[in-house]
Amino acid sequence: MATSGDVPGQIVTIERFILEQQSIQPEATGVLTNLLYDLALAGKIIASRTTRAGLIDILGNTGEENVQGEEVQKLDKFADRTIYRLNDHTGRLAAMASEEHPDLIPIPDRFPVGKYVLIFDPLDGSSNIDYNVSVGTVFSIYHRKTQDGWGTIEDCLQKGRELVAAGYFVYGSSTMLVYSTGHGVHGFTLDPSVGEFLLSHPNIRIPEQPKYYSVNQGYQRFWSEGVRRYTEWLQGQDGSRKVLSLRHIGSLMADFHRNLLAGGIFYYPADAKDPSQPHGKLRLLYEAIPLAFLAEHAGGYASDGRQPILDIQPTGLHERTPLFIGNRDLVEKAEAFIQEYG
Ligand code: P6P
Repeated sequence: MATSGDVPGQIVTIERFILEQQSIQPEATGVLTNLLYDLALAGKIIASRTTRAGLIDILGNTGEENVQGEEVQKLDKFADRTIYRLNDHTGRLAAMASEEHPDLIPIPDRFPVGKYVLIFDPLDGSSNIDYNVSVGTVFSIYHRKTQDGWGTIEDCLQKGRELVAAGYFVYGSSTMLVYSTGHGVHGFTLDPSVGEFLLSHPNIRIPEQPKYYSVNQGYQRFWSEGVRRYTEWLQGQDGSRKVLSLRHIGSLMADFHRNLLAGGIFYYPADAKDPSQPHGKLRLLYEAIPLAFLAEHAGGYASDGRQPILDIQPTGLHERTPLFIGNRDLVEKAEAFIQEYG
């Protein structure tokens, strides 16, 4: 069925696009549609602050530490509260989980519960905010597994293969929303003059020919032999491949978004720099899994170096994982080096 995204030159708002996506899913009841609307509104509100961060008292940190032991930036807290307050009363969710909260976030007793679970990192890369570097919000939506009553941790700890939808906002030179419900990956750009997300990148596919590799090479000495050899291969040191450019922003949504559109690989491997974090820094549930869902639906792949991210059974809200994500052939090559050299 042709949708407005297929007609060049059409102005398609996200509301219209989501409704059309709903119409191709006969079992849809409109609850997911409204949940996606609420998330789009949250993105607009957060964008309105991130793009003025230098002008209002929202830079810097709150003096608090989150469950990760990281300083909570004022904008982190604002983004977290915004997503929570737009979703706690709607009756669409059974529970929420956020990077900013150690435990599951229950729906207040005074509000009805619903059939979805929302898991999010309200503002990833927030340590970059004070330097005007792009940051992002990332979200995952699952059906609850339990039958009724308040959502439980079991409803949150689901494999990525169970995802209903996932997406991210990147607050950069423009504000974009990229999401998928499993029917293609679609990008929308916020037109601040009208406050609308307009379809700008329908049916995103990772280009066959990659342009970039993206990793923090400052940690090279802490990598395994397989990761070091893989990086040398990427650099074409054995003359075996076209040279890739190194681009690393240090803000996951920005690094992922560039590679999604231009082709390439981002990786944050397990490393030995911090014995308390042997699996690397990135979190499985609300960073690796939603991006892996998008990567696979855009023709790419994501792995922890040994298995698909989407096949991993999460065992905790904040567990960490190595992440290799982007063009399938580049990720599979990383797996091959790690399998051979460790
Ligand atoms: P490092 C930002 O703090 C973040 O969580 C990701 O957005 C980013 O990819 C990573 O950490 C950068 O970490 O150790 O390279 O500074």
